[in-house]
Amino acid sequence: MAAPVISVVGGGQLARMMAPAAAELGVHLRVLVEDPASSAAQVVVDAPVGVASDEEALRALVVGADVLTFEHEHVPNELLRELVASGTPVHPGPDALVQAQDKIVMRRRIAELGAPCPRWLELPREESDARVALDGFIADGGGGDVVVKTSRGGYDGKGVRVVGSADAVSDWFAAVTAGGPTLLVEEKVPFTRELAVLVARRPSGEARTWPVVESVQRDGVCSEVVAPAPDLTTDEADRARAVALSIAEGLGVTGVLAVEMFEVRTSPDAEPTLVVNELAMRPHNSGHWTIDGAVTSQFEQHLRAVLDLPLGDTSAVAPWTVMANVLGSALDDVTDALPAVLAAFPDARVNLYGKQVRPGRKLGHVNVSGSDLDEVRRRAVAAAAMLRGDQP
Ligand code: AIR
Repeated sequence: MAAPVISVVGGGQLARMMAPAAAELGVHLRVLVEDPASSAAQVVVDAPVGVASDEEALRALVVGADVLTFEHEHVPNELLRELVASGTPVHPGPDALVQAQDKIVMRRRIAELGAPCPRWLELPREESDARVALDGFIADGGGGDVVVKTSRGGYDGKGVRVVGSADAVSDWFAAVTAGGPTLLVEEKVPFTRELAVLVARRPSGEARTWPVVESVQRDGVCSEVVAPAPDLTTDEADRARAVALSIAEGLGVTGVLAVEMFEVRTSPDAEPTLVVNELAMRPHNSGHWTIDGAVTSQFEQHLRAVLDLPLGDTSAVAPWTVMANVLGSALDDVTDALPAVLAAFPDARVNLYGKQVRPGRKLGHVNVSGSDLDEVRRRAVAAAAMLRGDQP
């Protein structure tokens, strides 16, 4: 038998980081990239150029492939349904993926599954109705800020706006009238911190979670991840994992699923509650720590899961691992900092994505593991700062 072939839609860093895992397992990776210079195309030999919405490109991508998977969610669901109908295994499948593509579909479904959700409302398409609904929602919550989201197309803080009145999203109402995606509004959850649970699930049903992590966001973008989440009780960790597993099973997710959650603490001694924020059906930034900090990385696990191979051990290999993102850089190229950063932090695991510098762009990350959390965090953050070209 020939080696399995996995086709991936998308050529960013998430596809790039699947490549070492594919090489180790002897699996052939084929990646559909938007640009021949994209992050993944630099390291994957079989990297046809095309966009995710191009039916012909997708059909060519799956010729001879054992499975089609993704590294972002912006793939027309209809096209995936056609591919499934013509016999290509697609993981996660279109019925599952739609829940990560459309936040209204997701909220409805996970609420049905009993997952804890914030108070939320789908806004009508007609602008005057939407304004009334949004103002009513704000009033019902006591008049404070709420979070308006576009149901489709957003990521990394895009498509999310914290507002105190309907006027603050007038441009989005106009976009809806022009045929854009519908909007939803959610209460602004008074969270103490953000947690994330990563799950991998095979078509045959086997599922595993990694230790629950804390993610620190800046301007709507993940900047650090601490694994495991500090001061998490066993009970809270168990509840978080149970919610994530029930979503993975309830939605029939195959591959890796990231469930981002808010931890809410009403008083210092009350048990914290959890609220589901977002889902991502692919390897996720909250799981980059697993490359160096867990027995099996999320990228290898994703490949195993979509091929329906036995899943690997998800245990941590060190008491603590901190991942720090390199978001934008003052340097012309982040690799300019390699001599200094590698000399200063020999234990740091530096992972750069081969991307051109743009403000705030995810250009790479650093993982540091060890037994002293403060020291581990300090080193990871300092190494990432060096790659950003920050002045010490
Ligand atoms: N990505 C996908 N969804 C969210 C994120 N961050 C990753 C994917 C995608 C890349 O970010 O790997 O291809 C796009 O990055 P950029 O910097 O080109 O926008």
